[in-house]
Formats: sequence, structure tokens, C-alpha cells
Amino acid sequence: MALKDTLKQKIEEHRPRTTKLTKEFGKVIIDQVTIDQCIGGARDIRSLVTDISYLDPQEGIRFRGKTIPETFAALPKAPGSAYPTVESFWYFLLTGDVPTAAQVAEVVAEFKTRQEVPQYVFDAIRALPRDSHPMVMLSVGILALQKDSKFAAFYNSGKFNKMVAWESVYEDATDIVARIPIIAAFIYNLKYRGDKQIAIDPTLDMGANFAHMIGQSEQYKDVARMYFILHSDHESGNVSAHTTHLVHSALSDPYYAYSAGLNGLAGPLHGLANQEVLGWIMEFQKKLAGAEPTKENVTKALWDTLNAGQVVPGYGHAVLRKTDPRYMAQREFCLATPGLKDDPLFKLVAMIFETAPGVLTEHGKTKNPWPNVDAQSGVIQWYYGVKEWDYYTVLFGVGRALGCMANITWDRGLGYAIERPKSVTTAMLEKWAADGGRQLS
Ligand code: NMX
Ligand code: MLT
Repeated sequence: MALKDTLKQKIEEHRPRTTKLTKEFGKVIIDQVTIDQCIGGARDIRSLVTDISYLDPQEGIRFRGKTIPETFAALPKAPGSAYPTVESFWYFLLTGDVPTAAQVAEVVAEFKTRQEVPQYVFDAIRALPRDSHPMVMLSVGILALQKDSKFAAFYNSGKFNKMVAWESVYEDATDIVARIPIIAAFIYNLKYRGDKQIAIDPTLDMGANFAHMIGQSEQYKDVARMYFILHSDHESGNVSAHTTHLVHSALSDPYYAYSAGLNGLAGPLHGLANQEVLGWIMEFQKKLAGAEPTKENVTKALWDTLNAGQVVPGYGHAVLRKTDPRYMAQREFCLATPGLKDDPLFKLVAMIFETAPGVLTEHGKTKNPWPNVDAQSGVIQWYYGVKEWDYYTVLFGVGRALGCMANITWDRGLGYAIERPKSVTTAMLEKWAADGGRQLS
């Protein structure tokens, strides 16, 4: 069965579960809210539903119930590669089923029919000052595609119907996932390769074609596949996924929604941390002036950052309380890659891994002193020659499109409501604090 038909069946089978929960069990209490959560970024409040991924604080992410190693092991591999194609992962995220090789081939072929980016998108990006941040370019590129939104056209057709609205979200979502690496490659070539553009290779899967389009090596094809899959989804409360969900909940189409999500990803506490990590490392290397990194000089650099009131980029997490398994997956990739495991930058990242958790624990602020995904990703890009670290968040954004687009397709399939939490005033909090939090009226 084709992906969209499978998805249709899954959504229709799932709907009664959601209806039953709201109609029969809608008033069952699953959480409570405290003043520190209210002021402190809604941390840990259970108020979002997704079945696409789940983040356990100790274990880390599971995609559709599978850990990262289980996901990589289960999915069919790209030809001649130890890694799955991004297309097979897209099928898996959307449906929860591991696709057959034939189903993957269908998705790869479908992406080919969708990946042509209209010239006006490139023109819009070219019209920006060349020193604009590449995340601005990516967000503009996605937004520029909006005029062709199938969801917006369906909404405006006068035939809008909630039961089938997800189908046009799926169409836009798949277009975005197929086109975003093409836009990302265009930005890379425009900004860093003197506008030397490379045409799509219609024989290659998404990750391999991205490598080809930025003029990269054969080995980088697996880096791209791994990178996009690892960065895809982190349940739905993170800033980029939540923003995308929130904006789409107003029935703004997937282009508006993901452009907004990307703007959230561009924050230094979120996706931009990967560029901050490389910046921090480069600054530190400069100070070393050729000397070897040691536990002592890394400790000092970490304290200098903390004493200057800055965060150590790549460390800490709002939910995780252990080393991020996405960090470990990338570290294992480095350790298994001859050359990379002896690379001076990897050795420095490994030394920071040995040192930072102790320093952060002694500093005593962060609830999680362990590395997150961003602490390890830049060194791989650098090793393969993608050295322009202000571009790293764009790579994150290409991967994150998979999770955000799968999520909003299901949001529409299950008819999730416009998001609208209730706000309160400081005086109300003060009154409830004085009353011991009992009279919530
Ligand atoms: N370095 C220094 N201080 C930190 C760090 C860190 N890496 N992480 C948290 N803290 C501080 C934090 O700023 C806060 O201080 P204050 O009370 O003065 O406001 C305190 O520790 C408590 O914060 P937490 O509750 O542990 O963390 P929170 O949930 O608020 O924030 C992050 C989570 C990820 C925003 C935070 O750990 C951070 O800023 N990390 C560095 C940036 C980073 O790597 N972000 C990438 C996250 C992953 N991603 O890709 O999105
Ligand atoms: C993410 O991948 O979105 C980050 O780890 C941040 C988060 O989960 O809050």
C-alpha cells in the first residue's frame, strides 16, 4: 500500500481513541501546575500529545517506540550503506511501520517528483543581504513557498472539511521535507561557494543528494543521512516542534508553521547551540596557541565561560537528565571512523565530555550537566569540510522538518484544537501563594 493510503488507514483507526478519551475521560487529571512551572517555561507540564516520539529523561528519545540504535538497525539501508535513507525514516515516523525496500523506493521516487524548488524562492533568498544568517535564508525560503500551499488552497476552496484536511497538510508536509534540503544546499552554495550551484541528481536519495549538491564526498552521504535522522524529532514540547504545532493549530498552513518553527530553532538555547559549540571550541583552540588540550586547561576555559555569566553550549537539557543518546550516536560514529577518531577537534570534544559534567556539577546550577546533541555534531561537519559553523543550525532545520511535518500531519488527522493556554496575573499568583494554592477561581 502507498504511504498516504497506509497513513489514511492509521489515522482513521486512531481517531476513535482520541474521541473516546476526550468524550468519556476528558476530566481525568493527569498533571498539576505549580507557580515555578508557570513562571519557569511550563517545564514538565503534561499538555501535549504525540505518538511520533517520546523523550524519557533517563533513556533519551524513542522514535515510534524504538531507541536510536533500534531505529537504525530496523530500517532498510540505503544502497551500499550501513545507514537507512531519510525516506525510510519518514515512512516510519509517519506510520510507525518499518517500511519494506519496495515502500522505501516508492517514497524516494515520490520525493523526486516533489523536490523541484520554484525559481522565485531562490530569487527571494538571493535578494537578502549575503551576510544574512543562513537560518534567515532558510526561514524565508520556506515561507516563500507558501503561495503554493495545498492546505491553504483547500481551506480557501469553500469545500474545507475537517475529516480530510490532513490530506492537504500531508501534501504540503511532504513537499517541505522533499524540498528543504534543496533550499539548504542552495543557501550553502550561495553563501560559501561563490554561488556555484549544483543540480539535483535524480538517482540519489535525499541524504546522498544533499551531499552531492553541496559538493561533498561519498562518505558525507552517510553523515547527512545520520544527521537528518538524529535531529528529526524530540517529542513535541521543544521550541521548534512546539512552535510549528502552535502556529499550525490556528490552521496556518505548514509553510507558515515551519518557517516559524525554524525561527525558534535559530535561538542559541535551542538549535543554534550547535554553532555556538564550534565557536566556543575555536575560541578555546586559539587560546591554546598550539598546546595540547588537558583536563586543567579545559576546566579553566569552562570556568571562564561560567564566570562570565554564559552557558556552556552543548550541555544541559530541559528534559534529559543523562547524556543525550544522539550525542552518543555521533560519538560512536566518530570513534568508528578512522581519521575522525584521531582528529584533534574530536579529541578536544572528548576532553570536554570528560571535564564539563564535573565542572557544571560543581557550578551547581544546571539540573543536567551532561552533553546534548549539539556538543558533538559540529566536529563531524568540520571534519568532512563543512567548516562554516553558522550553517550548522540549517542542517538541524533540515532534519527537524521530518518530525515537525509528521507531527502536524497527525495534528490535523486527529483534529487537534487551536492551542490557547490560559494566562494569569502576578497578583493572582501572589494570592494563591498566600492561600496555599487551594482556591483556584
Ligand atoms: N551552562 C551553564 N549554565 C547552565 C547550563 C549550561 N550548559 N545549562 C543550564 N544552566 C543554568 C541555566 O541557565 C539556569 O540558570 P539560572 O537559574 O541562572 O537561570 C540553571 O542552570 C537551571 O537551568 P536548567 O533547569 O538546568 O535548564 P533549562 O531547562 O532552564 O534550560 C537549556 C535548558 C538547554 C536551555 C540549558 O541547559 C542551556 O542553556 N544549555 C546550553 C545551550 C544548549 O546547549 N542548548 C541546546 C539544547 C538542545 N537543543 O539542540 O535544542
Ligand atoms: C531538541 O532536539 O529539540 C532539543 O534537544 C531541545 C528539547 O528537546 O527541548
